[in-house]
Amino acid sequence: MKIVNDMVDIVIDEYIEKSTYEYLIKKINNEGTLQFSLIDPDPLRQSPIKAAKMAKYAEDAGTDAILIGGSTVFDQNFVDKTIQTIKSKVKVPIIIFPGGISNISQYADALFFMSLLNSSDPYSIVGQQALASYTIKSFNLEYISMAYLIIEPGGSAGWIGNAKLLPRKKPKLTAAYALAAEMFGFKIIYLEAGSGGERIPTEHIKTCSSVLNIPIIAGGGVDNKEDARSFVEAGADIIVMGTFIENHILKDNGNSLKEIIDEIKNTGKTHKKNYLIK
Ligand code: 1GP
Repeated sequence: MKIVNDMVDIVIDEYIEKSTYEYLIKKINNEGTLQFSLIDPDPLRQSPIKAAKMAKYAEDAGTDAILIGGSTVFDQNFVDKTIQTIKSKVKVPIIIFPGGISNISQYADALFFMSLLNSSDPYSIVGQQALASYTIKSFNLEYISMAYLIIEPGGSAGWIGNAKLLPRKKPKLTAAYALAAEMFGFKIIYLEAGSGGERIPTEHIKTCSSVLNIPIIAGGGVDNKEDARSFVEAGADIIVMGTFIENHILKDNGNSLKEIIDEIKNTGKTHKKNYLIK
């Protein structure tokens, strides 16, 4: 067992030596669909120690990266502490999925430099990003450009970001925004309908997947094997789960998460891609 663990460490270290972006692309190309675990760095939800415990269970269950982010509470120090404590416990990359400028931390492995492309407010499209750019550069933090698209009903993220929500019945509109994002040079697309709410209709993932040459992340409301499988089969390359982890992981030591991740990996291994590293 020790030898197996050492080999896993070596494989992970090899990935980490390069950029986190390369790690993601190679892993999708070699293994198929990935699963990311989202933890909200919110003092009202959990301490950094508890967050690290959650991350460790997620890693043991087979998660491919820890995402740190949330829409509502912004406290730079708390984000730093949460990331540092998680980092002391897990080897998978820690990527910031920022809800705002104060979600940036120099201790993460990378940051999704994201633009809410279907916002009606320029501040969410490029304003916050301009204000954050010098900080990111001074931290020497890896940034992965990502277009964020929010579909109805949108949840807190949609409300806070003033999203002009993409209609559930119009997957072609979502795909048009996604394709425009790829043409602009974004490296990844993130589709969701809001945290803890209704999932996006799989037709949106399918339509995007049929036109894009960059990875698709899908999240929001995934809380069972069937949902996860339907996202994989529609063409999602990475599935994000947050609320499910928050509600279950400390109660069952990650066992129910492992069942869903196993389903993602088993279905996902027939969905390997051939993405270019851009
Ligand atoms: C939120 O897509 C993520 O941005 C995760 O959503 O909390 O519903 O898993 P859930």
